[in-house]
Amino acid sequence: MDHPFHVHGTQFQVIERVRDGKVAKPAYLAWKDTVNVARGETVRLVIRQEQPGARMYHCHILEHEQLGMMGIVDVRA
Ligand SMILES: [Cu+2]
Repeated sequence: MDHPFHVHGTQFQVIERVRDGKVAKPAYLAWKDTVNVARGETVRLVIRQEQPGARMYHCHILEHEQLGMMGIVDVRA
């Protein structure tokens, strides 16, 4: 199933999607805070961090988040 991946306190650009060995580049770059990740897909991001500190990331489906699809990015100066 799909997973709407979200990062708190910053934005990112999707630079590449990989699925079944096929690499796809986006038609254009845009700043986002959520991206859908399809089953079996890898999504590569460039994340902008301008302040040090902890940032939470998680799947936006609450049941997935409760089951552990979340974590912390520790940004250091
Ligand atoms: Cu999910």
